[in-house]
Amino acid sequence: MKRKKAIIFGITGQDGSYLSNLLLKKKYQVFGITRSKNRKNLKSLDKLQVTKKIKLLEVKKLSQKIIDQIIKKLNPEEIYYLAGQSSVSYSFEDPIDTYLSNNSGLFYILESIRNQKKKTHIYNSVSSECFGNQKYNLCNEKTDFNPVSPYGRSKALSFWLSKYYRENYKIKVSNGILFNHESILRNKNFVTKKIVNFVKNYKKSNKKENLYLGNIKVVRDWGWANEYVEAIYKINSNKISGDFVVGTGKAHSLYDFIKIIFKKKNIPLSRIKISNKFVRPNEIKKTVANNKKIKKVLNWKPEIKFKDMTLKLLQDELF
Ligand code: GDR
Repeated sequence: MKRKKAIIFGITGQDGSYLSNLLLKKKYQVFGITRSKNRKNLKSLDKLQVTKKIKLLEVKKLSQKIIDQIIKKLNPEEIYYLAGQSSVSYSFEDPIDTYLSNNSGLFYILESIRNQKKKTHIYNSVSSECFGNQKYNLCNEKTDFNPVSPYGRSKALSFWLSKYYRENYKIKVSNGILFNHESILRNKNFVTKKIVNFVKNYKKSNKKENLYLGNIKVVRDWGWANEYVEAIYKINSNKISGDFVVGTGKAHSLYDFIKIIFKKKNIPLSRIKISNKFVRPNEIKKTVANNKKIKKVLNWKPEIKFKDMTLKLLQDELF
């Protein structure tokens, strides 16, 4: 049987790595676009032992010409756009890079598919950051965007870009509006990894350090990354393209996360210190998903609960 082809832009990140693994299990031929094949950059793919099973294409800078050539040559059934600048805090420092990296590649892909008249399904990774602060906290596909960070605004633009191509050119492009999702493949810039790393070092070292964090009162909808790539796959392989919110529907503060981990490892909460260095210029106070649509239309349901997720992060990292 002919194997389906998928191209993943941003294959070396947390979601790209888990998605590669999933698509390989589903017998896809997986192609990945990456800026660098440097071993350090491939550590998540290596950890999942998938690097040798995928075809990596090194592209230093995306352009319309390069994307046209890649799509023409590979003629993929599916494209996943997971590339770009994914740190909300960094987006305050470099909003232009955030805007460009989260949109230009996607724009080239959409133009290429339109010009080459392909039937390729495209997935674009959007973010709950687009919702910003809402009067009613549960956000669904109909909730108006109100982003408070450059990152959120860049993702909102990518959402509208995809929607425009779907509605005006009948391109089969879907948006997944993903809430926070964690795993051991998280980069250390993200808060769950930062906390787990602290615990790991605290237990090892005799010198007891403090952990400096920003706003720990924030409330988020946290899920398990491996389950979220299932959602991404379901969204993009569905016959009808559309927009889907992906989250658990449950709200927890960052402090809840810290309390579970510190209690488990017997670390006093007094070790937590608040530092302005990590407080963002602007921030969503609380954001939670209404995931009714994806449950009903695609039969996707997250199984891993917040406490299990927290303990799993700790366990997977320590052992
Ligand atoms: P986020 O993830 O910005 O929500 O974006 P992150 O883990 O960075 O922050 C989560 C919350 O924790 C608060 N926080 C801190 N965050 C970091 N990184 N470091 C700290 O020291 C710290 N102290 C408190 C933050 O203010 C924030 O409220 C993630 C990314 O994966 C995005 O790409 C994705 O789109 C969204 O989730 C949904």
